[in-house]
Amino acid sequence: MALFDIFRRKKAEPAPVAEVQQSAPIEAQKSVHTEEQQSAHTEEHTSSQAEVTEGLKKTKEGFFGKLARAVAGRSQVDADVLDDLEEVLITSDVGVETTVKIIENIERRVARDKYMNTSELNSILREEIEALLQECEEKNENFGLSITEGTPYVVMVVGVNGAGKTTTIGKLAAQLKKAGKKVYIGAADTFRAAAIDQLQVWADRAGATMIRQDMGSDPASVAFDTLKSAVANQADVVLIDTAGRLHNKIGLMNELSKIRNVMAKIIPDAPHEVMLVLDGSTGQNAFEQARQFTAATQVNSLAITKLDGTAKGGVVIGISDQFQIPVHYIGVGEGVDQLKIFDRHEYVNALFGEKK
Ligand SMILES: Nc1nc2c(ncn2[C@@H]2O[C@H](COP(=O)(O)OP(=O)(O)O)[C@@H](O)[C@H]2O)c(=O)[nH]1
Ligand SMILES: [Mg+2]
Repeated sequence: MALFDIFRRKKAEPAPVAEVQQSAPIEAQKSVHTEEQQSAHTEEHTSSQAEVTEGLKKTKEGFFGKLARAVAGRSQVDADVLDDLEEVLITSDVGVETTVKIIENIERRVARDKYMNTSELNSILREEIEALLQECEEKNENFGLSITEGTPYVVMVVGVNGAGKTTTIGKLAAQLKKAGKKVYIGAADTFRAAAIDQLQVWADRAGATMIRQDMGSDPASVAFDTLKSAVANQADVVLIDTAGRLHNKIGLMNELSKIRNVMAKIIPDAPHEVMLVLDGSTGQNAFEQARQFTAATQVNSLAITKLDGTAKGGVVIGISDQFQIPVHYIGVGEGVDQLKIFDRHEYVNALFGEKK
């Protein structure tokens, strides 16, 4: 606990204005939604909510089990309860910085209201967490991608081996085909033959066109071919798979830059989206991967996979807050329909129960 206390004190001193503003604009944003939008939102997300709730079951159980033990027999939110809450958040893989932010915000509320019941803690935590989560603006049209007419929308998918890149691309391709889009996939993970074949299976199943070369060929060359073909055939979306080799920072940087540069020769503003795929079941390791990839290339969206079957789903909160990158998708199972557009409201509903 000592380490976190030091962290907290250090950060608490300047009493930053920005932090106070953190939670306020959320209310403002919410009130912007018209009633119409709100009800559409509710209907469209009903089935999605059920799957997200199911996928996050273990995280919920782990988190609330700990939280219940932390507040058992106490009626008031005091320093001891906050200390225990801090530990619950840290051990739920929310990450130190974000935990500190949440605790400070709650401390501030307790100080302002003088007295806070432990029974109020859930709803306050829920508000604080929802306010910290970053989601993408685009929601339902084209499965959350900002596709425009005329030029293919290019998504370059990065992440370590085993994170779920190929699977996520396969699921995305299937959803986009369902939405009536023409999808091209570039097999730029040329490191292993099995990776190319695995992607081919997903592409065939989705009805997407895959551009491939032999194993060991230049990933940038595959990306180039894919974009060229996609433009010639007026594709709507291009998904580029890459190898997740974390040889070293410079190596990774060079490899990803080369792929980007070559794509920009065909479509100047490509890639439109660089999506980092993180295995949500790896907890703190996912933070480390985010650190390395954001240092190596400009990442502007996240997909967090394997949230089903892990109690470490709190990483979503910490990673999106710490890196200030929106979570675009979450993976809640291996099935083709088990990739969900991330919705922070659904996420907190899954953890805290649905709120009308
Ligand atoms: N349970 C579960 N498994 C997943 C999810 N996403 C990917 N996987 C599995 O994770 C493993 C590695 O995925 P893969 O796409 O090959 O990772 P890549 O090396 O990054 O391309 C495979 O067995 C996938 O089925 C998910 O959301 N939930
Ligand atoms: Mg792969």
